[in-house]
Amino acid sequence: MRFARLLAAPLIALAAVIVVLLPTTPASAHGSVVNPASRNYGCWDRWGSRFQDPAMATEDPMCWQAWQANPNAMWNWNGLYREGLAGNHQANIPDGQLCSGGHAEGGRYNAMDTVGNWKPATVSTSFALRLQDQASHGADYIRVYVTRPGYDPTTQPLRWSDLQLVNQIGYTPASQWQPASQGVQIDIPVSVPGRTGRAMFYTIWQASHMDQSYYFCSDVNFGGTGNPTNPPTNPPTNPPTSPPATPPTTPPTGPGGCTASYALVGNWTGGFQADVRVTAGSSPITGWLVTLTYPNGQQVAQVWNGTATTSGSTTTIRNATYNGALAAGASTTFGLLGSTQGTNSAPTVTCATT
Ligand SMILES: [Cu+2]
Repeated sequence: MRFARLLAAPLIALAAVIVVLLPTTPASAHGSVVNPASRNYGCWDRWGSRFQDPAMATEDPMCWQAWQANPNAMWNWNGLYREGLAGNHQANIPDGQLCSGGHAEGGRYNAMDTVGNWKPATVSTSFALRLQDQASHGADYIRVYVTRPGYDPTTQPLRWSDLQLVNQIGYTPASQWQPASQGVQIDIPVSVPGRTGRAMFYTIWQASHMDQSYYFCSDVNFGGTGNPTNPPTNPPTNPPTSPPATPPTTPPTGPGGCTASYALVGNWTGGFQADVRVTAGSSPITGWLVTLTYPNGQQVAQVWNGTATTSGSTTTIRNATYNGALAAGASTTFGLLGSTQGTNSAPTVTCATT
């Protein structure tokens, strides 16, 4: 890659606001560029709550092919990373595979490399690119590239030689990022005067906790009028707490002043996502404990907004620190991802206060 032209251009000073560090999130969390959305984060953000809606095939065909190829690329929108590349990104990621990080994670994200009309974010030529770091890894460095003028992301595979560096930051621990709804986030100013039409931003995030490098393709359309786009003030947490696709099962009456109802949100080959709503009874509660007993050998793999323990077919979920206290009649939800071998009947659900 040739950066001489860019290095000669005036660099925008990075205004990383130094703020207090939020409590760390589980190590299983990672991150993504949320504005302009990376391809898989964007497909999750737009369609996660209705990923089987056939309207997607016509309204957002690139997301449709991505969901068909592997829905886990969207459910795990924060997990597009490689490990142990020692900074040799270009040597390890062939041309045409940049958006999947060189077929990262066993090929889970390969559909991100598909060439076509990915829905672009409308941006001005000067805005702040936002990276959300759910696990507060911080950065050894972050590099933001834009595709060269003339490159058309709708018809051409992305090559390294298509990229021009527009900004980068060096070592920036999570304590210097801004607090986010989950983990931390950082805004990196980018400025590409004179650009028009379609382009792509490519971001490399070298995390600080270990040699873990992330790769994000963000499709844009330079159609702005000078105002930066509005980044989401609260990037959604992972994964969605979305309206259930199937009616909730009837909430059983809990023995200790709470009830819980289970709703399947999504179901795909080998896996599923569910939401559980916990509702306090006629008295306020300070904590809850939900048990889910599955009838078909399903296994809970990941839980958010709660802490899980699994024993055989039963998974017990305790409230997180922030959602245990509920006023009388108030409710909260937690979510989960599980694996299934086919039949996926709803579990028996109980709720107890703690
Ligand atoms: Cu991580």
